[in-house]
Amino acid sequence: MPAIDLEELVAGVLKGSRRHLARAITAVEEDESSADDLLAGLPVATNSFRIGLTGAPGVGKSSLISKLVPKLLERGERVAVLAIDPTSPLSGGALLGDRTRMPGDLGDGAWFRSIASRGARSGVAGCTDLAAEILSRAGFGIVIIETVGVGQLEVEIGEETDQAWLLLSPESGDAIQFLKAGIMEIVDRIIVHKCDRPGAEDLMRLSKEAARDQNVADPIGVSSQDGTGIDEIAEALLEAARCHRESPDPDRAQARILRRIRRRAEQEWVRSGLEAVGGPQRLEEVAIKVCRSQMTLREALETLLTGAHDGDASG
Ligand SMILES: Nc1nc2c(ncn2[C@@H]2O[C@H](COP(=O)(O)OP(=O)(O)O)[C@@H](O)[C@H]2O)c(=O)[nH]1
Ligand SMILES: [Mg+2]
Repeated sequence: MPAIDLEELVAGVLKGSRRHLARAITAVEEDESSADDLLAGLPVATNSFRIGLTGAPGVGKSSLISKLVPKLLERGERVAVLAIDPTSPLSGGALLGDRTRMPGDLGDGAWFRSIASRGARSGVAGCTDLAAEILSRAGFGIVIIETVGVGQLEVEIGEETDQAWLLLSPESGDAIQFLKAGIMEIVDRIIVHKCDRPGAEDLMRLSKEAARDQNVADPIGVSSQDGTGIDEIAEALLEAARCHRESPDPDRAQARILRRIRRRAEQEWVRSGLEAVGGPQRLEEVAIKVCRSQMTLREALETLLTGAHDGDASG
C-alpha cells in the first residue's frame, strides 16, 4: 500500500473516522508492515486495558461480550472487541466473528471487528497485537480480544493481553482437564459460564480450588442467558482496568514491545533475504530440484543462504 494512503488513514483515525479505522486494521491484516507507519502517526495510549476472553467454541464468549459491552459503555468506557476468527482452512467456515448477537447500534463508543487468523503471516498474535494497539491509540480504553482457547493460542493471548480470562462451562467436558492441567499459570481468572446449567456448582467449586492453589482471583459464575453475575463480571473487569491504569506492569509492556519488534524484524529479514537471492520464484526453483533429486536439501539451503547459483554449492 503506498505511503500516502497510510497518511490519510492516520489522519482519519485521529479524527475519529470509523471508516478509516476499519481500513487501517484491514491494512495491518493484509500486511503487518502497514503498522509501522500507522503506529508512528498515532500517539501512544497510556490508558488502555487489553483483556483476552478465551475458551472452547460454544462456551459463550460472544454471548457474554454482548452483555458486557453495554454495561461498560454505561460506565463511560469506550470498548473495542476483536474476535479472532480461526477460519478453518479445511471448511473455510468461521467459528467466531458472529456479530449478530451484538445488540443493535451501540454508538461510537463501541467497535466490533473479527480478524481472520488465516491471513496473519506471522501467526495470529502479531496481527492481533497490532490491531489492538491501533484500537487503543484510536481511543478505546478497553480492548476485548475473543479467542478460541486451544493450546498455543491460549499462551499467545495470555502474553499479548494485560489480563486473560478463561471461560469454562458445565457443558464442556474438557473443563476439568483444563483445571488439572494447571491452566491458571496462563490465565488470570476463570469465568464459569452458563451457570444456569446443571453441573455449574461442581465446576465452580473445582475452579475455586484451582484459583486458590495458584493464588489468583476467585472465579466468577455467570449466565448470559438469565443475567446472573453480569454486573459482577463488569465490575471485575472495570476494577482490573483501573488497577492496570494506575500501575501498569512495566515488564509486561516491555516484553510485548520486544515481541512486536522481533516479529516485524523477522518479517523484514525474511523479505529482504528472499529478495536478495531471487525472490519466491527462486525458492520454488530450488524446491523443484530437491524434489527431482537434482539437489540435496543442504545444497538447496546453501544456494539460498549464500545466493550462490546452481552448481556453485558443494554438498
Ligand atoms: N444455557 C446457556 N446457554 C448459553 C449461555 N450463553 C450462551 N449460551 C448459548 O451457547 C451457545 C454458544 O454461544 P456463543 O456466545 O456463540 O459461544 P462462543 O463460541 O464461545 O462465542 C449459543 O447457542 C448460546 O445461546 C448461558 O449463559 N446459558
Ligand atoms: Mg464467539
